Amino acid sequence: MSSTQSHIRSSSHTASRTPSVQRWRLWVLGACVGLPLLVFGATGALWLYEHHWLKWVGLAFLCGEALLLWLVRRWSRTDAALLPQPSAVLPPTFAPRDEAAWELVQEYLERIDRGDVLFEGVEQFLSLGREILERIAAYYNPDNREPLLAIPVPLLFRALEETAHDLAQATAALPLAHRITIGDAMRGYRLHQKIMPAYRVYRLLYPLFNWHNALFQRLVTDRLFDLTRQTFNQWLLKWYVDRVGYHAIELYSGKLLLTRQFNVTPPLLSKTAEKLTPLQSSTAEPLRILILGQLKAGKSSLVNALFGTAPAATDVLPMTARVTSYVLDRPELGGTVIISDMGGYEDPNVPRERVEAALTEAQRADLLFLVLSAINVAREPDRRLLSQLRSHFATQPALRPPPVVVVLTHIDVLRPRREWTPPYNIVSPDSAKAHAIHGALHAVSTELCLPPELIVPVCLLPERLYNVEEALVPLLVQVLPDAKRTLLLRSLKTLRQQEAWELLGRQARTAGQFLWQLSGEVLRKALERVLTQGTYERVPGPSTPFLWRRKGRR
Ligand SMILES: Nc1nc2c(ncn2[C@@H]2O[C@H](COP(=O)(O)OP(=O)(O)O)[C@@H](O)[C@H]2O)c(=O)[nH]1
Ligand SMILES: [Mg+2]
Repeated sequence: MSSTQSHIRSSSHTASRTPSVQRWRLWVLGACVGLPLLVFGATGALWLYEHHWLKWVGLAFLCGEALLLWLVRRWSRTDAALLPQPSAVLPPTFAPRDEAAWELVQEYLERIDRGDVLFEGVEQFLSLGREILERIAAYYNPDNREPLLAIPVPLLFRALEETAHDLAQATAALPLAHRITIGDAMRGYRLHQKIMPAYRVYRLLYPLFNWHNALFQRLVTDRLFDLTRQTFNQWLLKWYVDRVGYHAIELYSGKLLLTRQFNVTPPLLSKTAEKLTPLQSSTAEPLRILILGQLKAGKSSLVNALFGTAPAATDVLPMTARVTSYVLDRPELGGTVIISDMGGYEDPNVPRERVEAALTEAQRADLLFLVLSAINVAREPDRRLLSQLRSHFATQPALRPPPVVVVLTHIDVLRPRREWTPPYNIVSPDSAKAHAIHGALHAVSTELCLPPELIVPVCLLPERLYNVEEALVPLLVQVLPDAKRTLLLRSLKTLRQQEAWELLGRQARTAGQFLWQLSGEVLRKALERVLTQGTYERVPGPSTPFLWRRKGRR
């Protein structure tokens, strides 16, 4: 017994030897700096006291402290220079359906900001988290009586893991957070508790010596100190609510993947959020642009104009009779883009099928180019397609509709037909041609219920090429973030389906192996029983472990 104890003691002694030596050295170093400072301070205070200036220096010290606390509070709340705040930008993976749930989380954050929800302790932390989880679960499962339980267990653990990871990242942003251990904090707290009685006596007696400084301290510094502490607590509470809310939405909206990380986690710290979002949200999947339009509207000409020459079709997408795809490499669009041209959809012989096919393709695209000819006023097929597309996405709130950019072609043949002297000022027209283009643009805007900013008038004839590089490409760059959100949700859906099949496959394999082993075992036992009970017996064989032989035979 005693030998074990001594063994433990000696081993723990060796283990703790290095830190204790280091601490001893730290004390010496601290004393070298601290002692002269202390002596300096004490003699200085004595000198100040003898010259009757100590009170004023004390007051100046208190003012400095008050200013410090005030600045800490101000800077940690307003421009987030001291305490990084959760980003207010809607996370890129959120679909229209998730916006209401995100609103709910934002409401909690506003309540914390207003001071309606205060930090009261760990109990309150946990119950607040549960409340948010319950409300979000109920939002996604309105018909379920126990919405909180409407998720598989492994996914719940994934959500906890992600939340914990984010909170670790947020708190690591605090100054010195990576240096101070919980042990340090506990020791600090214990020291504080020990000093407290002496400090209380000092605080009681202080007004007797210096009543105006004591009054200042009580009225200003103490209050500011309490407020600063409150700010820190609120900050922690806000991060907690933000992260719990975010991951609860991911969990209950079905966006969390079990076996892989979907690499679009929004950057946590608001300062970098805007800068990083487009970068991080790039997935392996390239952006898909679908060109739609009536026969002879100028779809093929648009492809040529974007490429500069007639491009070669590729089969990156399953080539169907109706869709031709091209790979476009443009750095301003973030790299590779697949552009698909889908013949005209207004064929009078089979109008319904063509529109349906276009609709199906449009659901697989991240951005739509609707090509319209300015000289063709029959826009019913385009209007019908757009309205069907809108109603389709209205029933699919977990997906984002692709943004639509209208390319208005043939503007060169608008009246006066002979005139062609670009550039034209379309915003405030100053010539007959510019008026005609302006008129055509606004007619399309009203007929198709689309904002004029998303309509680009162009001329696609190679010898008269106008407004593609000047206006269409910049507009594309502008709507790119929206298109990427559509892409994200689309690829997330594909990934989830893929994962479901993979998991199913894996489970089926495991079950199959188990059944195989089981059946083998059962078969072996059955065979053994039949043979041993019957006329056969097991004997060691010359090359195999055993042989079955008729009983009684030698
Ligand atoms: N004048 C003029 N002709 C155009 C313009 N865009 C396309 N075209 C012509 O319109 C015809 C049909 O164009 P195309 O790109 O094949 O249409 P698609 O059926 O939609 O692919 C071609 O002869 C093009 O040269 C344009 O902006 N102005
Ligand atoms: Mg064509």
